Amino acid sequence: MPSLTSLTDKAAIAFDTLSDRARSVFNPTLRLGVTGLSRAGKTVFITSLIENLLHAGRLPVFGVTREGRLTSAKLTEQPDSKIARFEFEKHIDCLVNDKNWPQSTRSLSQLRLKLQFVPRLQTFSSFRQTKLNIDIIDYPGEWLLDLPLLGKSYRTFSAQSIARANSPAHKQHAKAWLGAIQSINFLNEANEKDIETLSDSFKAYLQAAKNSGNMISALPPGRFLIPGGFEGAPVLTFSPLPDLGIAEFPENSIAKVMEQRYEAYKNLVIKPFFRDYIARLDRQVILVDSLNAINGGRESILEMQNALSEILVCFRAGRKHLISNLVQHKIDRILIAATKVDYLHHVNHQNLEQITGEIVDAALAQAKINGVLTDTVALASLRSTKEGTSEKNGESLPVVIGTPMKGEKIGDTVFDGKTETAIFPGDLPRSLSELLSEGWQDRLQFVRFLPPELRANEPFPHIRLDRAMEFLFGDYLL
Ligand SMILES: Nc1nc2c(ncn2[C@@H]2O[C@H](COP(=O)(O)OP(=O)(O)OP(=O)(O)O)[C@@H](O)[C@H]2O)c(=O)[nH]1
Ligand SMILES: [Mg+2]
Repeated sequence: MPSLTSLTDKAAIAFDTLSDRARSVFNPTLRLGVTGLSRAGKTVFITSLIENLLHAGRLPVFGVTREGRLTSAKLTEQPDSKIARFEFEKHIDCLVNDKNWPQSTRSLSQLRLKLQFVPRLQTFSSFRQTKLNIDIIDYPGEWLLDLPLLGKSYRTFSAQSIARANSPAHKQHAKAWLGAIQSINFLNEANEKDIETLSDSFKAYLQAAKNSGNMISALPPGRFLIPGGFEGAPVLTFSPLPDLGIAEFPENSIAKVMEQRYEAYKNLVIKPFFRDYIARLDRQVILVDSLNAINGGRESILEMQNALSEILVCFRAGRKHLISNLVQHKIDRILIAATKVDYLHHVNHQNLEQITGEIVDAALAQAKINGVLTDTVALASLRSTKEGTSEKNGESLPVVIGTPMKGEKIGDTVFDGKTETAIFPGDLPRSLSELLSEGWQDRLQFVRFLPPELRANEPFPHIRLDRAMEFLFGDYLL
């Protein structure tokens, strides 16, 4: 297994970690990673988590609020002034006033939440409050797909990209690019025109696959779709290439230049992101949009599972390869959260948790993550439906009631984005193997809903967000 970080990277992480720890004694801080593939629900999760802490949401499973010990929750100055602030107020405005979901995230942002609380073990004579800072970062889900590239050579990346492009779900979008890489001789002398043509064609395929719906989970390199400050840079101008059957590419050939750019992409783009933000996290929530993957069918579920296991390997490697045990920075808890559970009636929540658990367990086992406490929960950061029952052919069906977004479809019905509708999305089977067996997915169809009516400065409705909070930082608030 190739190492993901060089010695200097490790030293940098270790040094940062030491100084972080020293600061932590006076200013206890928890770095929470909110991770997930594109559109998994990260931005909505962070927004709702903060809104519910700021405005005393209904959080019965979150110990510190249940026990009345949380005395204040505030947004404060963030620690890193080089990073944009998470646009909390803008997201709230969008949800409350525009009645729409926040835009897809285009860059990195951060926010610090300061909680003050009374410790559980309090003597009458010594009433005291303690504080905890929670630092949260938000970033485009696409960038996460880059982490596994750190362990892959240009040839492996190329072979995997081409194999994926030839799979049934991708082929229709990848045709032009697959044609382009056959029509150019990669051993020709490098020239920017050919390199750009190939790179643009590859990017067009990635974009088309992404636009085809949210079904394709694994399309690296992530910055090709969301450059975040690297727009047009040579490190973002290359393409995978077919197997040329030679061990060394000739100097200054198209192949060689592209290989160098791929390596530069790893060193200049992926590594700093991994080192500065991912390798220093204390806790991690991985949001998984299983329902969307189920909508995409068997191939899409397996692709998501594969993407998750590749990403999880990076978290293991991030811990294992650090410079010494003394300063090892450990992620000690990972929560796997199946998001958007409000698409389903509660009778199906348990099954979603079970299926997501199975999808992720295989990924965790493959990634050989040991010694980390993990849990799985099915949640809705912002509950957008109510529940009811509907009669069909004398049968009573558990339905969810909400306003499907404009353009969403079930059979021949196309929704207008205005009409509240009761929907029976189908019953989830009890296990992943059943779900993957013949015919199951045809019986299920989930639609996206608009957010519910919300008011400013009031807590947001959710499902089990409090359980996620308790697992992620409840023990820091005892
Ligand atoms: N019904 C429902 N939909 C949700 C919920 N959370 C997210 N969504 C839907 O999922 C979409 C994506 O949510 P985001 O929070 O923007 O996802 P993200 O992971 O930040 O996406 P990127 O920034 O593109 O990586 C939203 O636009 C909603 O349609 C939820 O709790 N309930
Ligand atoms: Mg986002």
